[in-house]
Amino acid sequence: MKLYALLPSPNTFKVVALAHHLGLDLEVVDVDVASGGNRALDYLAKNPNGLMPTLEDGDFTLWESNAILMYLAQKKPESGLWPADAHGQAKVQQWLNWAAIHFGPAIRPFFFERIVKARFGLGAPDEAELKKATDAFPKVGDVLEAQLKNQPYLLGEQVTIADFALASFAPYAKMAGMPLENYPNIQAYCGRVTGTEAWKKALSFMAAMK
Ligand SMILES: N[C@@H](CCC(=O)N[C@@H](CS)C(=O)NCC(=O)O)C(=O)O
Repeated sequence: MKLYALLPSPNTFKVVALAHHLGLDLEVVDVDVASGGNRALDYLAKNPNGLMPTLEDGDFTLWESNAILMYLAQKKPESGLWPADAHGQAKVQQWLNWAAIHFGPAIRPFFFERIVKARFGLGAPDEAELKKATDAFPKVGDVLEAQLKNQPYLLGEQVTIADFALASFAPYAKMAGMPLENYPNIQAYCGRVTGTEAWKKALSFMAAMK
């Protein structure tokens, strides 16, 4: 399988971490955004959004990182990362949607202002945008903090792809200056997830590619 990727980025990282966790072979191709690689016609034919990641498995092509997580997890059902029962699957979907629709947009300004701008030479962080994002963060931070109060993972004791999706921000949280000081459960969760062998391997794999 081949993954067209943007390094470093949480959406790419979550897929690479999952592939390591499941022991799946994944060839990672870093798409050169600076020279317009993601707008090239051959890439747009794979993913018309011009975004990364995109997975190729033989002649099957798939974009949207959370859909890719679901596809890969189903290759190893015994991992339990994609539950077999309807309630478990619905709960995973609930957190995948929340991560994509609510949590992701809420933390995007920290990543854009402090990481993306520096990487692509887009100027200094906009302090007004950062303040707005910091003020709004409790709306999602409080929900996540409460969910993790009495359990190690989003669904309880068992890690699922929802954790791979949601916690993909964790390796970059410090660099992005996310306001996590008052969120001990989220901090512990980040450490728990990123401390696993698969996440450590994925991080050093991605670092070595740059
Ligand atoms: N919802 C998409 C988002 C993909 C996305 O926004 N990818 C970013 C990297 S995290 C990207 O490719 N950015 C390049 C660009 O905007 O030109 C997913 O989860 O795969």
